[in-house]
Amino acid sequence: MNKILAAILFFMLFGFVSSFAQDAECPAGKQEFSRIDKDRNGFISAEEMSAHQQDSFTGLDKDKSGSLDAGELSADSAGIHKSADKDNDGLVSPQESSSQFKEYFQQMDKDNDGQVSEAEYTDYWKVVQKF
Ligand SMILES: [Ca+2]
Ligand SMILES: [Ca+2]
Ligand SMILES: [Ca+2]
Repeated sequence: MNKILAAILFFMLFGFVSSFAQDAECPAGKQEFSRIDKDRNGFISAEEMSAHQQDSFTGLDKDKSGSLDAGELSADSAGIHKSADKDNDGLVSPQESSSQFKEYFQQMDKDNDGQVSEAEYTDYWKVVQKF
């Protein structure tokens, strides 16, 4: 874990994220985009988004229970699963995670061409992080 990430996690724990995010490097910014864009064509396809969803889900599911509980969700540094628990049982299932990411994908894809460009991606996170 690098120092910047550690600092971000630290500040998130203490609820300073909204003020901190303005001058810190965006955790879901450029770097994240190139990680998701596996074939490096400058766009995130629906398949790449789905692969990213499965990676983050598996990464967060530390006890390998097949769903994300409150403790695991609080380790979600980008908060991407925050609103995924649609049935409010306190757990995020793979289905809930997958439909949440499909929702993100549609929201990001402003021009509806079925792909998320880097500009669409970073614009989306700029807006989301204001909340
Ligand atoms: Ca791609
Ligand atoms: Ca649930
Ligand atoms: Ca697009």
